[in-house]
Amino acid sequence: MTQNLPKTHYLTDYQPPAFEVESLFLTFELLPNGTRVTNRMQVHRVKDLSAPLVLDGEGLELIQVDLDGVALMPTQYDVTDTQLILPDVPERFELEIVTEIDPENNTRLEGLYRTSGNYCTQCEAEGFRRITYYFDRPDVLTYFTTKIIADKQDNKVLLSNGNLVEVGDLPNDRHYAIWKDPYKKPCYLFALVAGNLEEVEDTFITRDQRQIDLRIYVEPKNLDKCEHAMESLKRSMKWDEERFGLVYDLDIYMIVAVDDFNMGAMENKGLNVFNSKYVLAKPETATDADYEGIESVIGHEYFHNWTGNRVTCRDWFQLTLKEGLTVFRDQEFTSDMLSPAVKRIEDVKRLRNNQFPEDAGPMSHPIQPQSYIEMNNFYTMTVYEKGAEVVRLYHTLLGEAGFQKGMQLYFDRFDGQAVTVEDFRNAMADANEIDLAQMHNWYTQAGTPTLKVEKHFDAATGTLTLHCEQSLKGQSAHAPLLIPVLFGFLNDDGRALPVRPGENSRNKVFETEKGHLLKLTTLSETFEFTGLSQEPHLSLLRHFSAPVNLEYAASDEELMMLASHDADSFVRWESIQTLALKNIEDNVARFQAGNGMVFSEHYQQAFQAVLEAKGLDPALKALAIGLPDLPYVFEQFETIDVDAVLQAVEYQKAQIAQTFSGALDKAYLAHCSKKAYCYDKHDMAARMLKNQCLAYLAYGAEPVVRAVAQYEQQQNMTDVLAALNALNHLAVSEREACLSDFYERWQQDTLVMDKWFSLQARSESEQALQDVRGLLEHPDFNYRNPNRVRSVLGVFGRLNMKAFHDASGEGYALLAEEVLKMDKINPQVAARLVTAFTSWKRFKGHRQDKMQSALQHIAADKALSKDVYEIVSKSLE
Ligand code: B3K
Ligand code: ZN
Repeated sequence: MTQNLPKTHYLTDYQPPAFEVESLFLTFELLPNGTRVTNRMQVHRVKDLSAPLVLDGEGLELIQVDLDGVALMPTQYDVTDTQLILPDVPERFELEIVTEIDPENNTRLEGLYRTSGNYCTQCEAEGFRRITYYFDRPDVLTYFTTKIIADKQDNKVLLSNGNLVEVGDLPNDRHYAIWKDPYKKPCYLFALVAGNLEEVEDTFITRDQRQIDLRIYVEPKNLDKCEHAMESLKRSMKWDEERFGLVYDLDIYMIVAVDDFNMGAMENKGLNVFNSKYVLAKPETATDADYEGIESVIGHEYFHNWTGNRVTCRDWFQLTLKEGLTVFRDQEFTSDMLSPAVKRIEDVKRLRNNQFPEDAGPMSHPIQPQSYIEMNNFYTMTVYEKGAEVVRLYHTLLGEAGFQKGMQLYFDRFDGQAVTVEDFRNAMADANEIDLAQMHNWYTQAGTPTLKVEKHFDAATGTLTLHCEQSLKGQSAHAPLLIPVLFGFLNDDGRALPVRPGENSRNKVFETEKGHLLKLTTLSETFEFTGLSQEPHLSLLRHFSAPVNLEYAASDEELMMLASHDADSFVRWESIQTLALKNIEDNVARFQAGNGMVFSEHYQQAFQAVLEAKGLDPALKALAIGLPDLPYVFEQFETIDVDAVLQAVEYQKAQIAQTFSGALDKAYLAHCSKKAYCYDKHDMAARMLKNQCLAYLAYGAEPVVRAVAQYEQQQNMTDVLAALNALNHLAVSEREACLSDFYERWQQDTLVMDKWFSLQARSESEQALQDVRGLLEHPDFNYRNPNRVRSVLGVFGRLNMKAFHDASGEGYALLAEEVLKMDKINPQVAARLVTAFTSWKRFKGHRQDKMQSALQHIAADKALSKDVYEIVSKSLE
């Protein structure tokens, strides 16, 4: 572990800033190994009359400090590894600080760094302190002006936030540009980009008739892959005006795509920096999922302009204020652009596969964490995705109109300010004149709640009683959560029955635009419904109306009926998934008892009914016939028996392939098309169903025929990749042949090559472990490129359950070594890789021991970054 234990930061320690920055003028003289940054700021004190001036700074070489135009002697200030301290400053003053940094050797990709010979920045959460000494906290907002000076030859383009106000030439073939941002902002939204990039241009006319210049900057070779991103941007701008009444506020909006980036993208004011994965696409190189991802991330960053930038966070504990809200907004955007039903199911899958395990492990934290060591570790599925689910609760409770009234009040009150999750809740509550205080409990308690529902029907009186109980694992006395449950009653034929709340339930059951809603507010509560001529079947948690685990003992017959007839597509999907899960769980028990496995009759019937249903969206069919993903299957078990689960899932796929080979083949052929690729929900749905069928056929009697043919057609990347995926678990020469053909075709395209790497890293073949070692030695592997590292090591640890959990423990040892290597290069990326180990206590027997040893091995490193240290130490606690 690190020598001095890294510091923990607590929400309860928050203190407002003692100084205000009136304006900031930054000058960058760009050089790859010695960039000089001159930071001139006007500051005045707002409180704590005697407090020293403390600025954050890391990895900086301090050249000079001037206070009100007078150079300070080194004795007049203190410099530590993380701070510059001036013990004595006047009430109001100008401070000029000159520092030098080394962008070329910045492999952490935080602060100012170089990627493919271009300069770019990443400041959120605390990267600005790697550029200059400053108040690196989101509640210090100021007006930024940025002057960039660089040689012309290598830096044709000089960009920063706001509007371009001046350009000019300088001696020695250099030039400069000055950018001025008219909006106050915290430093995490600062950005600078320079280099030889080319641009794609377009315009957008706002609803108040202003023309906005839109620019996407890419490396010249990528100019032909920007169209979808540009269209996505225009759709985002239009949608935010129409749905939220929010209009863009600068004259220019720029997006820059870079290959080396720690995450997806960054919403810097007026100058978004993107991982090229979320910008570049053409049908030959990008899949439907890539296209959808691009539209959604472009939307997400654009939507931040209001939810994040105009109204920002008071401190990093409030991160979900901007992220939960903006994810909710991007989910709604995708839902409006494509299919709401499909999008909801995809989001639930994502939450269950990634957030539920996080919330059940040692890194579990509320959507508003109460403490952190390294803030970058808290850009989590919990803060983002569960945070979005919590915002969705407000939406479900208040309806679209009520929610929009709340948003309006939020902007009226807080535009230009740095605020808290309470401020958001109060705006929602005040605008709708309702008490939402109980929502607070969603922000402060970790873990996925369980909602247990029992029904009793009294035929004599026609009364149905629903008994509901909420619990949080391991927390005997948790504060009750406000849980909205959308529901319906069905008769045996799947037709809706009337919902008539009894006397005691009238104020707890509501009619909403999303249907009947039951509002659960206490730990244990009973709801009564009257006037029922027959015992109804329950359709519960329609639309997945709350991020909970529902425990309700539905019979197989009931699930089959819901799978075929429920009015809510989420419940239909969920019902068939539950049948699959029950079958898998049953087979796990059988395997453990040494008995043979069985293929559930009820599951088979439901499967066939869905596959052959007339008029059902092919995308919903594809989702319904797909099996629950492994991480979610794992979550069902207190102790995970990897061998048993993998065998049971393998068995299920093989049975499906055998039993339904005819129907699958028919559906496959029915959804093949010669049409040119189009990003359109109908075409995507057809491809989704076709490729789900293809995936199953590869477990049947003729595993390679269709896949090889589809690969050879080279119609679009969605289909090519689906074909390779289908072949990926097979030890056949066709797999090798297609993979090497793919390599030959795409060797020059970084993003496509990531797919080639990740295919092999997640292969279920016996060879996989060997192959992963080989990939790490491959000449195209590059530890400095996060996408490449994630496509091998991230995929291996997160998605290759078979090889990562190999009984020998070699998978664990391999990843542990790589984490240590990576930590020296890029701690943020290393910290993400190490999360593959965090749930070690859940695994059975020797695997648990071996995962623990791997973690201990990492922990023994004396020079761990605080990023990796935090995750490893919390996991071992
Ligand atoms: N706000 C950035 C994420 C920054 C992550 C810092 N480790 C992207 C986003 O959520 O839009
Ligand atoms: Zn975001």
